[in-house]
Amino acid sequence: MNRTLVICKPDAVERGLVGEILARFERRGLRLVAGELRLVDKDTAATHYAEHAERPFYGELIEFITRSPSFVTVLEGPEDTWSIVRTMMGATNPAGAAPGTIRGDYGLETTENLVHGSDGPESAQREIALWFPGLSAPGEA
Ligand code: 3AN
Repeated sequence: MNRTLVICKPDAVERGLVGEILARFERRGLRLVAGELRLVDKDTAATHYAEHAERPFYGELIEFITRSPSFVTVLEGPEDTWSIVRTMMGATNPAGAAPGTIRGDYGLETTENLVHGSDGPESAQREIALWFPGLSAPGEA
């Protein structure tokens, strides 16, 4: 899977950081193949974060991701693009994220950690199908 889902979360849009974040991926050589500003509905948020449904922070996570628009994108690049993106995002808790990563440069809180990136090839496939069901596969018209 050479594509991955990246969400610039509500905090990134509210703070005007979408351009900065996407510029990093583009300068690195990854290509945008889909992108849209969307107010995420609770059903889509629940499907997307289903694996976290039992976690104590789940309610807060759904409130946050649905509070204002996110910029949802699909990025394409070499093999395991999801992994390249995750490295550039930095650790889940921005307080411990390395400088030079998106979270390490712009974030301080775990809930409001600016970006989501698929965490493996299967997640990338599932998440792209959820967020962009009409997107054609690489190489298709
Ligand atoms: P990542 O976004 O780095 O893949 P996950 O998948 O473990 O991290 O968590 C998904 C999202 O859930 C995170 N981006 C963050 O917004 C939220 N989250 C994860 N762990 C916590 C936590 N301990 N407290 C609050 N929110 C959390």
